[in-house]
Amino acid sequence: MNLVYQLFLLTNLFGQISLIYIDPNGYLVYCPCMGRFGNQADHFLGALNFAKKLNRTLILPPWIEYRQGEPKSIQVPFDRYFKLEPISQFHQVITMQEFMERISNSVWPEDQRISFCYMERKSLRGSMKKDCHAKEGNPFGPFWDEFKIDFIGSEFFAPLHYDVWHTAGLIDKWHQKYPANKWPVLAFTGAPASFPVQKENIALQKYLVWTDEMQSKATNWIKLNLPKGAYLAIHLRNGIDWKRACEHINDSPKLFSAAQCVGYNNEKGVATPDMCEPSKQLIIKQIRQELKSYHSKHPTNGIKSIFVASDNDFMIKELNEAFKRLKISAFRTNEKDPHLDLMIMEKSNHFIGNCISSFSAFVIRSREVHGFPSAFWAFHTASTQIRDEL
Ligand code: GFB
Repeated sequence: MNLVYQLFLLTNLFGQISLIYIDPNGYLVYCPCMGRFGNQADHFLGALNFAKKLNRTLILPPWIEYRQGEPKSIQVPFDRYFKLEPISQFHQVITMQEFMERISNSVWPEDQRISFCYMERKSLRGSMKKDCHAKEGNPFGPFWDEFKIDFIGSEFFAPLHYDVWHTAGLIDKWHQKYPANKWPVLAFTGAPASFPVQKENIALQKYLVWTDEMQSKATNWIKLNLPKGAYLAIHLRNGIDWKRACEHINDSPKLFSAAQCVGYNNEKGVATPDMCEPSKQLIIKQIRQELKSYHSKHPTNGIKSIFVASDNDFMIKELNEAFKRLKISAFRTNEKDPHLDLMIMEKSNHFIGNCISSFSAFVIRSREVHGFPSAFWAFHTASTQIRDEL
């Protein structure tokens, strides 16, 4: 298509004329409807790669959050947390707000909005219509409602799928079945990506860069609250939802994000109950060991404090007691702010995360981008040695 057709004149509310760029290769949008931040971040990396391979602009969905007492999900603009420029270096993107405000009327008028799902999805409301029912339930409804999007129909894309890394010719099939001139926007009911993130997409983490505002929040917190010097960060995932999930670990050797340490084919081991839900005793033993090992590598810059991120039990008292003799204290934020916790963990000198948790996985991937070291609770050498010592 000629570039002339890609530029549209747009008159805004004040009568000013502006030029907007329309991607002739089309757009891709999806609802990050599964799980909380860690799950959504895994899905984002897969969706970014899928959009790149299809060469469609990725419409960046807001992050979906849940607040206590709120019956509906809350949609937080994508760029409230992350910069757009680094992602644009990899592939063209636009925020959902901007797309809906400036472009949707030109390429995706209300009478052409079709939702995509692999196959028919059962209605929660008892409807017998063969449909994606893309807006039924929370967060599905609130997500599309945020942008006043209603669908006039559904498209089942089976047998196509989105595993572009392992299926030759898949992209051509998508183009043949859904050419951009007939299907300018592919709107997926859920993320066109797998969970956990595929191995091939992990490297895309480097394009997820916190905004300057977010980063200063973390650096200021560290400056104001932690003793000067190196710190160890630990993630203690131990809320009631997690304890329940860990009960299934023996039957699911690759539960949630376990592949990050046991490998995608369990080539490095299997997930164990200790890795999912380490005991307090194990946590203290492993910290002691990691501190020792860190000190031997950095004799002049030993760990001065421990930063604890948790969704439930921070173990501050137990940690302070255990490391009193080493003059190392434990600290936490009081904000219940997952993103602040993530950034402080990312910036630490050493990190111990939960191999099964996608929240920990986000930290591990971000640290890998900078070459920062990390360990997992009860995994590998640590796990065998620690269990023997208990
Ligand atoms: O991020 P997420 O998918 O990770 O969900 P997992 C866990 C959520 O719990 C986070 C909160 O997004 C936070 O809102 N959370 C967990 C924390 N750890 C912390 C923390 O250290 N600090 C703060 N402030 N908040 C799994 C999901 O969660 O949990 C599964 O993958 C399933 O879908 C399972 O729901 C039970 O991977 O850890």
